[in-house]
Amino acid sequence: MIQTTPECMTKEITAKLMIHFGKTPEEANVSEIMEACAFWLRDKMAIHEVHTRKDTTIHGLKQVHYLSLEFLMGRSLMKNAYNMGMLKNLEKTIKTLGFEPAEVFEAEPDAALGNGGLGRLAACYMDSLATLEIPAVGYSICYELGIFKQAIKNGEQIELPDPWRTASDSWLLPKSGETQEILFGGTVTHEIVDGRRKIKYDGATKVLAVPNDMLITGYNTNHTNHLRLWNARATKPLDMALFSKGEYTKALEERDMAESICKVLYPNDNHPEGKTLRMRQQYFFVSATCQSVVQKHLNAYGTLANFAEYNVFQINDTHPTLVIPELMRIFMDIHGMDWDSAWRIVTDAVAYTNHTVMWEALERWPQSIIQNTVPRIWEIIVEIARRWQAKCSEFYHGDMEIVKNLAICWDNEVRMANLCIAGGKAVNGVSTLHSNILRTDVFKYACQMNPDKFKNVTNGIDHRRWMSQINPGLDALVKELLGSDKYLTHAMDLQKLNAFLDNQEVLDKLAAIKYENKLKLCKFVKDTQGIELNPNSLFDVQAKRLHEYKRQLMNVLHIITLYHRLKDDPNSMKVPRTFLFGAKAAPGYVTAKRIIQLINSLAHHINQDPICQGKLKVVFLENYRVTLAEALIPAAEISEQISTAGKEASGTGNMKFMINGALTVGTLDGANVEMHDVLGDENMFLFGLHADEVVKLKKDGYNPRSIYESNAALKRCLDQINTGFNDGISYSDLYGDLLNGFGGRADQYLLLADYDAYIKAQDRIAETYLDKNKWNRMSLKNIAEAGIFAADRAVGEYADNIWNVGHRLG
Ligand code: 26Q
Repeated sequence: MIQTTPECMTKEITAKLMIHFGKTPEEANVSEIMEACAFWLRDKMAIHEVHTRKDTTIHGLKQVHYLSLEFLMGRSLMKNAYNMGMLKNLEKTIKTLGFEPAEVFEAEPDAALGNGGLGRLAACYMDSLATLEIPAVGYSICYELGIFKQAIKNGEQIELPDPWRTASDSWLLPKSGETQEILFGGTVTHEIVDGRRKIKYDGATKVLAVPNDMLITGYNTNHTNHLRLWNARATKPLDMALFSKGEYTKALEERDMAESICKVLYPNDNHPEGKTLRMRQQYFFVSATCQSVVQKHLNAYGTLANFAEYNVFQINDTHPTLVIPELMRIFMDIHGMDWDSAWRIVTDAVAYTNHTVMWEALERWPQSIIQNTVPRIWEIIVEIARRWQAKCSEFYHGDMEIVKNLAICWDNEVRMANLCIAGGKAVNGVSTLHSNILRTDVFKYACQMNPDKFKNVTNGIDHRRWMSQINPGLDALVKELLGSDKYLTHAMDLQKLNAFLDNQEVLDKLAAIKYENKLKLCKFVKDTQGIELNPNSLFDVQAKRLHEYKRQLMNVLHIITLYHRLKDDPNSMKVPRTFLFGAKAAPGYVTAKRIIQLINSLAHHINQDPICQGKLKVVFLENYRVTLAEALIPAAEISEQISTAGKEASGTGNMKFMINGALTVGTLDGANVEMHDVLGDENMFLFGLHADEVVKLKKDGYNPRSIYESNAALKRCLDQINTGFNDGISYSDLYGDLLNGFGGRADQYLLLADYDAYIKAQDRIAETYLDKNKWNRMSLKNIAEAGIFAADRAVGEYADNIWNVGHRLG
């Protein structure tokens, strides 16, 4: 670790301020101070990064290449200072410069290059990869605009652009010397020159990929990896091409394509959009990555024969699938390898993580888009598909139903998951339940062909960020009780908290910390949205993307039920409640946007009704993002994890709430199952159908209307949604989706089937909340058992079981 004094830091950061902004601390604004600190830290990290890379080659270490279209990094200044052990000194320095540390940290925009769970997981794993001292590089696109900023106008979601780079460029290290060329479109011809096959591209459009590296330092180590964000550039400036007319239109095309590729992150989550631009994005970053990795390997080792011994590509869902045909292309077309040798290496070097079982979320591309966008890649996919189909057909003795299920190319579509299964050495799900559903249902035929290929790695979170950093009160208590800070690198040490479950003093301290965090959130909500919260009410939070399967609407049904009870009997609520929502909806997802509007209508109605005063409040928090999650989670008492069983692959928010002492109300879905394994029935509020019961109910024929007719409280809720609230907006569409639906698809996600069990679980929550000691004991138990959900554990499992790379903290 670099040792510096606050005096030295003050001098150096002041120098940065002068060099980059031509200002003294007195002249600078808070944003400039933030950037000067970032520049200063980045310089320190850059030196570590060079050493890390050198060590990797000198010691001949295998490298992990983590490919993801999304990295939801959030803010970096505090994180990097924390990991480097410089946070205290940085805060002192900022004060010396005449600023408030909190204000400087808040001046940094979120790097929001992701939608939700999948993108945040990638960010957490980058932290653990560095902390475990695994040589790793993350790869993605340097989007100009991250996930949209959400504003709520008249109760509706409005999307605004997020030009994050204006104040975040200080973290990026441009590496134009490592620029790559990417070809799109055109026609491909094969020629034999000197007995060797040569591929010619006619009329292709060329785009340059320029790396911008974001450095990632591990906790309490000098090991520094990087996240490589590819930026697209045209090959030459436009005016150069003006010389010849033919060149001019091509140059225009190149410029337009380059500009569009990096423009914006697709805001869909769990719902792919088969657009040409998205295909270009996927190939752009995959091709740049593969070319750069192969070049570096050749520079270091002079041969490709040992490529898979030194490199492994982990692909985050199917979005980077083209890494498989692209590596084949590079090995064969550029380096003259034969098919079988190339295939052996590729299938040894690529591993695929699946993040969803919902059929509509599995990527399937129209053949025409792939054929037109990347014609040579299309040829290679066709050959992979042909060989794979022959293999499947042989294994299953020509059973056409199964062969069709396993096919990569079928009905003029390319199925990316099947391509990943064929071309990867491992396929893993992200929780035990999810991986079992992959093995026995979604990918059952492939699994029967090669059971060892199918693995599980239950997700994990960066517990240093998601507990110790965002909840300093709890962090201090844990360190005091355990007598050390060892839990930061050995999260299972949290189990030692079990010794204090019946210690009154500890339970009281825990409650006081939660109360402090609630007060802080109250201030935040007052400052940002002008809403007053009652800190003595139970804070119940559902924060995640808006999706029907996540069942925010079922949460709404419960709130309306409480409201109706209050109307009938003003003394019916034993425990005052505050319901907090945070959620973005994909801009094209009409139902999800209507649910946001409904929550806002409901909030407006309830919050102005005097009968609810001090007892019931509903708040929709605008623009849910990493930074908002960091403010919200430490203050939560109930964590809503209520997806239809079998639909949420894992969830990671559930883990973040748990480690901050919130109690979970949830179904046996995703990683909730594993939470239940360590907590037991008595430390969480489980309810609802199990995954196999969901499947059976749907198979046997599900009739939501009969439930509606037979449950008066539920009927009253739904009728209220149908009529609407005091703003006069009717939600008959949502009502209709639950009761009528199209083609027997009424209430697809079984809200009505689980309603009664959910209400009963919520009533148990209120009952338990009245017994403060019981509640606090449960809360402490949750913290004590959360260590298993550390990303360090998950990344260690990838290293041991999939990548075969060594690591520290093993
Ligand atoms: C694909 C093609 C075109 C456009 C968009 C997409 C796309 C983008 C994002 C498809 C899916 C996603 C995101 C999926 C996702 O976030 N899944 C979540 O992954 C988490 C980490 O494993 C799990 O915890 C969640 O359960 C899962 O829903």
